[in-house]
Amino acid sequence: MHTTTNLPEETALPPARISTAEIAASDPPIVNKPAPLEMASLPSKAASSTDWEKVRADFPILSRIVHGKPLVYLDSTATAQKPQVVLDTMENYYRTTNANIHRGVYELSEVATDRYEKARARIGNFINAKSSREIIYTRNTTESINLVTHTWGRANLHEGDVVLLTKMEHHSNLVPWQMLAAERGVKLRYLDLDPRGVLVLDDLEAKLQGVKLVSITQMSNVLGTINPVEEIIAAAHQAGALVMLDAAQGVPHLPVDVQALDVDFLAFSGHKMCGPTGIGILYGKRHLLEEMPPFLGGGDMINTVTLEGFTPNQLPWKFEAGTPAIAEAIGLGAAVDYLSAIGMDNVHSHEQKLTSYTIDIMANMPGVTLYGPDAAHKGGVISFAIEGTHPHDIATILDSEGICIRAGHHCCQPLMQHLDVPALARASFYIYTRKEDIDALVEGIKKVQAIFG
Ligand code: C6P
Repeated sequence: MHTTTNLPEETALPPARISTAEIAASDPPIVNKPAPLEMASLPSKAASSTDWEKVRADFPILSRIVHGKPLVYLDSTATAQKPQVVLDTMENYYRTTNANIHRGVYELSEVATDRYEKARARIGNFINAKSSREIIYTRNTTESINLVTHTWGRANLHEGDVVLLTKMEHHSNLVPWQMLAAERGVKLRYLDLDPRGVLVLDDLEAKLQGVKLVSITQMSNVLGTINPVEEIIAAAHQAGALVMLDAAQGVPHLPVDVQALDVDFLAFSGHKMCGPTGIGILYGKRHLLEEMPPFLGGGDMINTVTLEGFTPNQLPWKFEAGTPAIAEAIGLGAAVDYLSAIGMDNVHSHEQKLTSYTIDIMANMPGVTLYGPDAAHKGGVISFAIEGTHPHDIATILDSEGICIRAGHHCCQPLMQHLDVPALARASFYIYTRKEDIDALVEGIKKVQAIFG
């Protein structure tokens, strides 16, 4: 029998759980102070005094030569580079502590479990979750969103119910809803965009009529638009709808406080925020997660199993079937410590300065068209077109100069249709990006224009 009955708080963890017993017994709130660091080296501190060249030096890959030229990495929206501390933490884990978690009664397994769970607490702290139980490890943003469509969606959405999305969504926050719509007869509705690529909210109240869930991106991976999510969440709650944020581009680049936002679900990926691939997070308000059925079935997500059925484990493990990405979770813990030490306000203002600098130059380049709003309303993402040149040709020529940008539809085909372009070239920034990278991009664009006349 499949049951989703919640376990009482004091129910002991399954005997195999060792170091997490402490969490289960007392469920301590996440303490709002820096958690112990995985490794010693971290960048320095306060906004005004950040030495960005020192931050940059923490990323070994950036000293690489590509095609005989120094690497200029301008594709951080696709994935971010990794600082030494994250590489060291993961290497150290495999070299000294590798063991399966939540299973062994031996020292190695206990320490591995402890590091895995402490990373969860630090990640929760980073987004100001109330409890580590609200932090579910997944593989990435895509899986986090699919978890919600498969569990909350199937349990709560019925024929005729409406989910509100926007026309700037990544396929990861579109296709899972389309699949559910096809399966359940759920209706999808979309917020429109103005010509700058900013959400039109004049008709928000009308669009919210009958909506059960709003699922929107916090920041567009194509236009860089930072959406006014506070306003949308408040209006959605007023209308009786829940809100999920696709924070794949939000959490890596902006300060995010889930309690202040009062957001119901939030999804993000480790690899876009200096962490490894293969690890992502679903944040959910505890009472919602408690009510949701499990996602995948298997080891670790159960409390008891008989031949007749099972009872699910407590949060957060109810949603974590099978051996998880242990080193990756610990690596992500190191990444959030690293970003916290820089300060997320500081990260955002660094990127905005670079964005202003880039727009000031590129907006005046003949034959170049920029997409998205002005620097004040966007993060470090510059999508552009060059007259008479396919974006793939732009990216290929820039690659010959050692410059990495992305070209294509960026997993946002409906947005491309809205913008009436087949594809765009895109340069994107992070904490290690410097003006010299943008100057190299500008010279590369001139070379592209010279080649294509
Ligand atoms: N965007 C880009 O180059 P995953 O692949 O699950 O880690 O992230 C998916 C995703 C979801 N939402 C947004 C807003 C995103 O930007 C992404 C990933 C990358 O733009 C790869 S397509």
